[in-house]
Amino acid sequence: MRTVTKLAGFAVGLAAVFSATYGVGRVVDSAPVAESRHDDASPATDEHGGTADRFPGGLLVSERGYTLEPVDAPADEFAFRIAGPDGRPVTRYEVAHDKTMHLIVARRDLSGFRHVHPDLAPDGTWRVDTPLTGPGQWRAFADFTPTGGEPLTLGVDVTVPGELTERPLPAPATSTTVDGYTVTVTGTPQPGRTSSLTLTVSRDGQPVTDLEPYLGAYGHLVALRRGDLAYLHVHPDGTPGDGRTRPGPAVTFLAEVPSAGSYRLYLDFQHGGRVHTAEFTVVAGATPTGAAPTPSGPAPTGGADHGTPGHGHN
Ligand SMILES: [Cu+2]
Repeated sequence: MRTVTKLAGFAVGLAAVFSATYGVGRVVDSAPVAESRHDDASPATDEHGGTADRFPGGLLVSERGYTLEPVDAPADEFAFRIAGPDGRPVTRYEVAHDKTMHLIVARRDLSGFRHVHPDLAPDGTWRVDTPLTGPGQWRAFADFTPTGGEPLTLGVDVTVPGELTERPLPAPATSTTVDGYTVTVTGTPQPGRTSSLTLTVSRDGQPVTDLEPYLGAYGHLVALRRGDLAYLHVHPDGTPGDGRTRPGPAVTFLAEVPSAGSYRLYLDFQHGGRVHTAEFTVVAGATPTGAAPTPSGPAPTGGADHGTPGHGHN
């Protein structure tokens, strides 16, 4: 089984499970690949058929002929294009989750998450009030479907100059607060298979039972993997109006993570006419009983409440 050279250095301790856990993302025909350096001791259990290499979205700036190209813009604006297989900017996109383009940004330390929806100019340039809320090394993800093509998430690094204070990843937690809401998460993602994650929203000790649909769902969940910011957009189980999905307090997601290790989860939900973003650190592959986390790296310090200034949504 082949794997991707650039990932080979990531979390060597995870390599044994990595080979068997490609489960999210796209088939990539054109990406450079090489024989993996680790012994492929684990059996090939790729439930998708096993003939194609798969890895998560957002790791590549160019995939299947489409390339994410940042465009010079004023400091208060972020602009980019998607160059198509013919080299020209793509101008036609399919609607997915109510929008033709989802732009997600986060710093490399997983702080500062934002999820915004740029506007498309006729020449194929996407523009949005900059979501890059301060100095640092940012990763920008463009999540889109070109007309006539398959869904794709491309990622590019963007540097905002200035004094940077790196934030440690908040410790794993099952509860967090945002904008006066308390959000709890139950379930532990397990690599290589679909796991159920349920997020429950309350306010002032009362369950919130009138969540509002946002982008066609009662919640949107993005997960970014610590170490390389592999991007997972996790879909909710059920949609508003399907006769069985209630508007809170619980929203259930079916997540399939590509490896064990730490992930930062970002839940967008709408209530009171506003979109709120709750953030969690979870450890995929950990025992569901809440035992001590086991992944590589020093133990994170600091509280579970992130409180990142300036993060939000529009
Ligand atoms: Cu979006």
